[in-house]
Amino acid sequence: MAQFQEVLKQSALHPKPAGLVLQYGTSGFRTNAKQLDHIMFRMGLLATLRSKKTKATIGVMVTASHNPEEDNGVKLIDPMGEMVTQDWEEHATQLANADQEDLLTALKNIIEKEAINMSQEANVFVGKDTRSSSASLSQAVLDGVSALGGHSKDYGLVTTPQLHYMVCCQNTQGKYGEATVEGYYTKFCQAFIQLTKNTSNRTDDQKHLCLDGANGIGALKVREMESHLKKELQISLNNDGSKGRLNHQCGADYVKVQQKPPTGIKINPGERCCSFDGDADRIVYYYTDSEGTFHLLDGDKMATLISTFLKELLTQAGLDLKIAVVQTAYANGSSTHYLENTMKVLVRCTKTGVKHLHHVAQEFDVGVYFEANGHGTVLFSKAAEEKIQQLAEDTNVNDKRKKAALLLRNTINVINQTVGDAISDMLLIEAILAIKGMTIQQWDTIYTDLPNRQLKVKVADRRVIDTTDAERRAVTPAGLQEAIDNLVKKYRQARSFVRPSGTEDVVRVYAEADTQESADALAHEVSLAVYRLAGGVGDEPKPL
Ligand code: G16
Repeated sequence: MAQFQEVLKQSALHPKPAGLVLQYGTSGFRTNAKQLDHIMFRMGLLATLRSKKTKATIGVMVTASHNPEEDNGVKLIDPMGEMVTQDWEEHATQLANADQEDLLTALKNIIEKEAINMSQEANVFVGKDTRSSSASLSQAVLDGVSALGGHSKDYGLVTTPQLHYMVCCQNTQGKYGEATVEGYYTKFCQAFIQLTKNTSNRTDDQKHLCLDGANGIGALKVREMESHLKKELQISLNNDGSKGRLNHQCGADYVKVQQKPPTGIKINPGERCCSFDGDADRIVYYYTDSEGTFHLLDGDKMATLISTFLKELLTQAGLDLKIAVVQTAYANGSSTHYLENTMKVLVRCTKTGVKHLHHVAQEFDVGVYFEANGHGTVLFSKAAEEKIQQLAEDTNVNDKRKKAALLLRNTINVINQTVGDAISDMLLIEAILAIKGMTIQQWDTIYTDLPNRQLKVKVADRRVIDTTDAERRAVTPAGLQEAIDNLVKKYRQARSFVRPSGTEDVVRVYAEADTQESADALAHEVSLAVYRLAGGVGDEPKPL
């Protein structure tokens, strides 16, 4: 077939380094950008096959999100804007790791297994973040698409959630919105303005938000969007990419893990601040108090605020819809306790990775999902959306129910339901705080986080750690879980777990306990156990 000849020809320009094996991680392939050219070409091929199979547009985003500037990666987006399915992750791994001379065989295997009609048209949307390597890597994706005769649309610099949105808009024939960056701003900003329109006595101070753009794509896009907000949200933008390095001492991951503000930003006491990550799919909030103490409001606090708001509105609207919050093992114990015991909301725990949370959230009428690191969104079932819509249009309901239904309708429109989205989450949180007349300090006091600590340990091969029970228990290496259990017993209100990262070459360690000293000591002791039992490399972890 001529197509396969073209693949052969083109693939020679994107050769795979001999012996290189890469695993499909938490959200795609991710490693040093120098190793990724062949991966990008092959993901262009795979996206084309996926498009032929689903008869829909597929997305490919070139980004390494929170990782350092020198890394890059790729995220594959399925027709409704969700992450690609697990069986296609396996195809991705096969294709990525096939030796150069076996590439056609690997490609044909997928075509056969999936019974793909090769004469079907294919459409692929491509986007990239601001990394210097992203331009040539996204070209490699485009080359892969054209080698198999697919059509592509290059959106250039966009945030990851913007590309998810485009794919969903395209495949719903515009029902979800217009598949342009302008369409994205219009949809979400209009909903924000609608939501906040009856909060007109807000002062400029209340409308003010200090934003750390992580020197990434989110900063550029917030700049573009600002005029759509009509001064209802006044953003002072820091780390806009004009001088600092991407994710370096800034951004959502840095702030969350280090539990401190981005370096070099002047924050006034009480000022409401937030940080995006490198591709703007995560956000965390924070402030410092009058004594200079740093307060973090992470994904758990956002999930709590959002689910409380939605539950209240559903009650006021008289709608009996099932709401649940989906978290991961990183969720602070206090948040789970508050959600289950005070708010009486159903809480579910999944493995790390938004793809896992997203699927569980789909089981409910209203599924609020957030990772503690600030990656999350809300999903409304079709039936829930219809009920809300009907009530909002019903002329026979009382004012209170109607008002709640209208607020719910605008809330749905301000949320990017395809994936966690820092911009959309920011607009949602800002709207809720405005509607409730709440300060960030008041939001923070809903519950008090248990002190916690996250560490990273370098090991020779992180795959020696296998986990179970939504990553809360280690099955291998032998003796590791027993060691963790014994260490946890030494502290009060303590919990700890370890898991191999799917985006960085490290093992992540999480610990929480009744005091910061205890959380730090536990995290350090568990790190030592990992180092000793799971093949640690370099120096032994030092106490904090
Ligand atoms: C990605 C995933 C997140 C995950 C994070 C860290 O985020 O989308 O779901 O929490 O990686 O994963 P891990 O602990 O396996 O390294 P991002 O923002 O980097 O794309």
